[in-house]
Amino acid sequence: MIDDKVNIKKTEMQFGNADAPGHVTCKSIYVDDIPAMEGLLYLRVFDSPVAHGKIKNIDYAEAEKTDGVVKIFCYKDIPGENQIGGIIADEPLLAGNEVHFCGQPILIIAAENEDAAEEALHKIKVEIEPLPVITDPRVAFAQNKLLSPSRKFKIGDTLSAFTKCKYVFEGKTETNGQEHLYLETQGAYAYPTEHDSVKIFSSTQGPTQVQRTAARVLGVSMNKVEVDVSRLGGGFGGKEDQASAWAAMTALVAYILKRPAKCILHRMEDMRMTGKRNPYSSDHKIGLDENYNILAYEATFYQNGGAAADLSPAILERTLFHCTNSYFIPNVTATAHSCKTNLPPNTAFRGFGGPQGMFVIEAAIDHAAKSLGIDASLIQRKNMMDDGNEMPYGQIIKNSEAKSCWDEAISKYDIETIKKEIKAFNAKNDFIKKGMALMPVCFGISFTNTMMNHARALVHVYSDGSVGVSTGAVEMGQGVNSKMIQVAAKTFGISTDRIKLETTNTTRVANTSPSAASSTADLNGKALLHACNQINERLHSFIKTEIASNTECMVEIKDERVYINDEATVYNWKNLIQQIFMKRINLSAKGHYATPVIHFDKAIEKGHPFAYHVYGTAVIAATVDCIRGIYEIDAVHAIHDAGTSINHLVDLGQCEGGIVQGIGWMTMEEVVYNEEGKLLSNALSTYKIPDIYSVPKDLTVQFLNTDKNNLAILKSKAVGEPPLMYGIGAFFAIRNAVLAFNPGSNIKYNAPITPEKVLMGLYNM
Ligand code: LUZ
Ligand code: MOS
Repeated sequence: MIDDKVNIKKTEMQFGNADAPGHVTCKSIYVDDIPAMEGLLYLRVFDSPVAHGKIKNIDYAEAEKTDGVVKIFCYKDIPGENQIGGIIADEPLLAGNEVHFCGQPILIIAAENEDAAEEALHKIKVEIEPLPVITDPRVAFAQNKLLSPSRKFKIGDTLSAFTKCKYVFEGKTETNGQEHLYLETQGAYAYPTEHDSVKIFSSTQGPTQVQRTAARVLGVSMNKVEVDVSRLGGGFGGKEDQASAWAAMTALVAYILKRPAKCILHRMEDMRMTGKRNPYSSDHKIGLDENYNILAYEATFYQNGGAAADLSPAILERTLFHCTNSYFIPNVTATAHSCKTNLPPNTAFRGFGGPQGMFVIEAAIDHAAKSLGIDASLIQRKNMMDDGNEMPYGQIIKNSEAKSCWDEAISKYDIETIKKEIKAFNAKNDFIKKGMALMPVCFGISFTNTMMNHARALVHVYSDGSVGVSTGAVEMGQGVNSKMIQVAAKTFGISTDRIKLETTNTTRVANTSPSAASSTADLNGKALLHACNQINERLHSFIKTEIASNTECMVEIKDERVYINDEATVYNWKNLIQQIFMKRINLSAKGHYATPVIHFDKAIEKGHPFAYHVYGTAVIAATVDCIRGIYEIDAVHAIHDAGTSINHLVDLGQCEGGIVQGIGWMTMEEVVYNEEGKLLSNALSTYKIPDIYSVPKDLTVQFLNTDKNNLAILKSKAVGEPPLMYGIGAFFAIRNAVLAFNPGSNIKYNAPITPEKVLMGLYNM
């Protein structure tokens, strides 16, 4: 009776990334791999060559006559609303009379082939009367150009607290943007369907966001737009909101011309037209008592939002939530301004404003430490949060692992010895210097917008025992599909081989929140758990009444076998399902999950916004070549609070990738716009991201396995974003090496700390 074809042992085996075999054998399908339908149209976008101005004249009649061009669309061709703004309706799909950033879409060319579209692109003539261009958030703020109302988080009373401080330090910091550089550029494929509807394949983290935006642009109800996502070749936040424009354009063409259409951005178009991580310029003031307790902290954040709100108001909020990182500070006043500039609308990027907030407090602590002639780690450890501490936003800390991660890192990686070795090395070497830094992380898990923390799943058990799972989770390389398979396999007590993860589709699973905020596995996993449990209840009830004839017995399905009162029966998963099907019992279920406990009141800026926090500490060491200014990251060792990880390989991959991406943001990745708002770092030749050679030689991540109760899926804590912030330590490690060479260096808290800045800092140039 046992179904030998299924490898039962797999449920207990180390289960890696279920999507990986497809990637390495070229079987994974991305948007551009979808087979072309008969009559497919190719789209190209004509975008603004200037950052701010009035469109005086636009002439595309010649271009439209190009052989192979079917139609060129302008904003007047939009049947619904020319609006794609999510949080605030301030962003047209296609520019009307004004342009607000270089790269802003103005026209869409639909052509029979790519060459015709390309040819037409060069025939378009546009006359724009220039208006003043602002690229600096502080300049925008001075002119009262804000994207959304400013926010202030407050606890205690900084004003009186500063008077009690023995030491007070003030300064300024800068963090720059970051290009997402997902391997798969933005794109979509759409075709018209019956009933005046359209189906869109999109490379998006937010299928519902794409559905809502396309419906709005087409002027149709949401049920006429179906969005389907197989997987993304990376998202990193860049496709949380910004996949919608291209999907809406493709849907527009398909809907109007009644032909299939696709739009795949070229790399340089993608870099030019899409927003990046928000750069921030910030002021800090930190006050300590004689024992180095931080009594008071003030920070003001000037966020460079770009030309439209996009997700910047939410990102701004998360900056405030993480402005004290892993520390407890009794008196905090943090103010944040979302400034409107003439850059492409900046957007979500792994960490979502959190890293920008954390950099400032780490710089403030480092600033204090350097001024006092002590080690920053002394202030860091002294002020680390404990259970019972109140965060500036009102949440009381519970189950903190801040100190346990820190202390474990100190002992496991023998930090004192590393410090001594670095000191000895620096004493011996005149032109090569080493530095190190410790970087603690405390990241809140949940969408800060409470309303977004819910998800659904749809499970079908087919009559042959195979299982189809649909959720709202989007696979983007982070391994969420693997975790969903594991959740279903574990809950049913069957092999992972039986489970197929379906595409993410708005018709099967509706009203999804984007796959973001590190919460995808938690929210969708719990919805999936709910669905599987409903089916399990029906199975168990059938077994009790029909097989055991005893409603009081104990039923369990494990390793695909049915156990009654701990005794194996002749029933396995497959023949059980066959029986159940013949009895006409429902083998499908829809699950729903909404995070309990969380709430936040924006009127008073207090509440309990996070389901839980993820903690960790990394030690980072760097070597600087003091003649050339170049450097290497020698080692990163992290103790990471993973809860009870259900997939070690996936979680480890997220940690390693996050650390390298964080180091990239802090060191070599430099987004550069000129004063006219034109992107200069507009290709891979001028924008450098870490490659395999810049991965630290010695990178280790150790999970602090904790079994405390939390709201994570199967206690396996969220892992997507938190590790990125370990990379912030690279900035301070390099800076410390510069100071070892030149203790009077004028090097600023200005990230990224590129080799050019290091060189200037080494010699006070
Ligand atoms: N997206 C979002 C996010 O809409 N809200 C969030 O709180 C968030 N956090 C991290 C990343 N994306
Ligand atoms: Mo994100 S920054 O979790 O899309």
